Amino acid sequence: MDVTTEYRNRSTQMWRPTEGPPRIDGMKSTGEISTAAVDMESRYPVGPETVRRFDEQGFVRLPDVLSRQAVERFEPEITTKVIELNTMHLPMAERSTYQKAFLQVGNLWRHSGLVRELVFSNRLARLAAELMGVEGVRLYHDQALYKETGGGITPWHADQYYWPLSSDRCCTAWIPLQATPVEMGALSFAVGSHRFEVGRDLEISDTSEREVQAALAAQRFAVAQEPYDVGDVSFHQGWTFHRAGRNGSQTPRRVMTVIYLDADLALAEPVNANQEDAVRRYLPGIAPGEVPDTPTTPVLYRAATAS
Ligand SMILES: O=C(O)CCC(=O)C(=O)O
Repeated sequence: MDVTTEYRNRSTQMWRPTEGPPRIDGMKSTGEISTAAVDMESRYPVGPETVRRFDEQGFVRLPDVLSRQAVERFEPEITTKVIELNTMHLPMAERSTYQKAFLQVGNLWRHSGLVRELVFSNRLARLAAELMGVEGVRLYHDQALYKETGGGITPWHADQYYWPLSSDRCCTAWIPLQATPVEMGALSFAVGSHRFEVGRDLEISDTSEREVQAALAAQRFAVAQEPYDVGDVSFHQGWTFHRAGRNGSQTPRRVMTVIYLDADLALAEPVNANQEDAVRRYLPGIAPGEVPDTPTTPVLYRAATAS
């Protein structure tokens, strides 16, 4: 049986019972999901202390950003799309370190109205804007990152290595779709590392794991590594160094991410092949110096300005 078949079978058993409401391991079944409980519009209260932490530490992990019902509503659809659109079918032993880290499927919102509700949600976009201290945010892209049972580490890296952007006003919302203990591969962060420049030129690899780890340890950066409860969402800045451990649990680690840019941010000249690839893939036709105002990178939130 090849890996895809095994994965599909396992995921069908694990994620999709044939009867009853959606159940997620580690979550209580709540019966019918009321749409009122899936509130993706209201403002998450972000106070100055949270903004200060995001600014000083380069990340925040926030409780109850999503209701349990919201997670239960979005998870089965995202999982279905990951299984449908995944192109990684190599057995684990034959994959590179990057490929072992997760199944990566981008821009799911283009394939599902339900996923679009999550990715375009006012609640998440406004949170991203308020944390970054910008007037508005646009979507860069979303991606699901599913770390399979037995999946490998996500090596230390900073996301902005991959993005040709003219400022640091960008962030990723990391949205676990189940309770995520550390041993399942919860994301961890080097506290304050968004201001540390060593290792910014390294792609995700064994080299980045080794060299960034050594550089961070030499500077005695604290590492924040904690479990995520259902509904927790973390936001990290483009230059914040982060990693995740392997998935040693019996459950695939299902995570959705949304990447936000300051709505007024312009592209910069790509400085490596990965950035050139990112332009081709997500921002075709956009030149350095231009704001990527395209139908697939729309503004998702802008604060109302007083007239
Ligand atoms: O989910 C992971 O293992 C890594 C996530 C990550 O690097 C990111 O969202 O920027």
